[in-house]
Amino acid sequence: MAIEKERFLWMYRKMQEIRQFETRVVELFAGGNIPGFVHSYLGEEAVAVGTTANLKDTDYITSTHRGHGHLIAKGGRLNEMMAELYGKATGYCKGKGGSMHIADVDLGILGANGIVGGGFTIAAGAGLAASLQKKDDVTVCFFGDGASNQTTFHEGLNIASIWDLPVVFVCENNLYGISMSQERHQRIKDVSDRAVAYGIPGVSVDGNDVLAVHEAVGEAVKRARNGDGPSLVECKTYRHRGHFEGDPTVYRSDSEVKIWKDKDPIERFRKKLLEIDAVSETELDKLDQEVAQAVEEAVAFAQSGAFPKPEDAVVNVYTDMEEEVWS
Ligand SMILES: Cc1ncc(C[n+]2csc(CCOP(=O)(O)OP(=O)(O)O)c2C)c(N)n1
Ligand SMILES: [Mg+2]
Repeated sequence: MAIEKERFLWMYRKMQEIRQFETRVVELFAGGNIPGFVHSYLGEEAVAVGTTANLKDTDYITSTHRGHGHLIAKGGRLNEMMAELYGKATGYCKGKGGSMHIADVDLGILGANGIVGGGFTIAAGAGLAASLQKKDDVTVCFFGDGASNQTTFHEGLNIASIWDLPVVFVCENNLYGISMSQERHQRIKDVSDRAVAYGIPGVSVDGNDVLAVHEAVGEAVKRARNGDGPSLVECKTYRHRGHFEGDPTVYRSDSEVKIWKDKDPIERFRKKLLEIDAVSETELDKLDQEVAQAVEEAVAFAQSGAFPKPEDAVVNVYTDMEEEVWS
């Protein structure tokens, strides 16, 4: 029970970190503090957290354009993340990447990715590396329903399946690719049906139930770690915000948004934890406050950092070379 409680609290904390970080990002973006594009992960927290709760530090993830939640769930540091969103030299990519290019290879975070479907073949490559090196590391590839129509989906799943690579493909089916509803962009209801084409297991779960995600991905991770190859896990979820900050969201109804907000993954998990007497309300409230403080610290860290110098524009772009390469 002690271990279970610790795990429950970790899951709750991580979901709160994502919720509060993203809520603050939305406000800061609206206030003109954050340049570029922001794709909010609000509402999808259970997918990232239920998934990474199965991973060890040396396991890998590939992420997407909507990546903040994945990075936080895999241990990404809020300070450097927020500074990166601000475009500051103190950020993860020294201010040159922004929201869609945050990576931390030491934490197994192989990168957010502005290219839809860009993660499939990177994940297969990471899986191949682990397999050749005889390591038991697993790679999770997060991707959206829209990305499941990309050619790289086929390439990644096919190569992973024929070589039994230790990769878990986690689909975040939030019912839309930008403004295009799933029923308009593909004939199937369950992206997990596509697993059949690769001869691998495919399941669909309630992506707003962190424990359901944890269990389904847990099975897939176990399989991958045992050398039994990849799986596809589809998590049905919904984004609370538009596709990007500034999206007028004319393509979806208020009633649809309400249905999904009523299935809020954090409220549901909190209620469940209290119902089963796993933790007390005081413990959860304290945790909420600690997270709020950490997020405010991240904002302060981001605001106090300097912007990169113009002459640094050509360093750390393609490699980690610190020296000026153009002289
Ligand atoms: C290769 C490529 N094509 C198109 C785009 C433009 N684009 C950005 S996000 C997106 C939709 C992605 O939908 P989905 O995979 O369902 O992810 P979600 O945004 O719903 O999380 C598109 C088409 C892109 N970034 N990359
Ligand atoms: Mg989508």
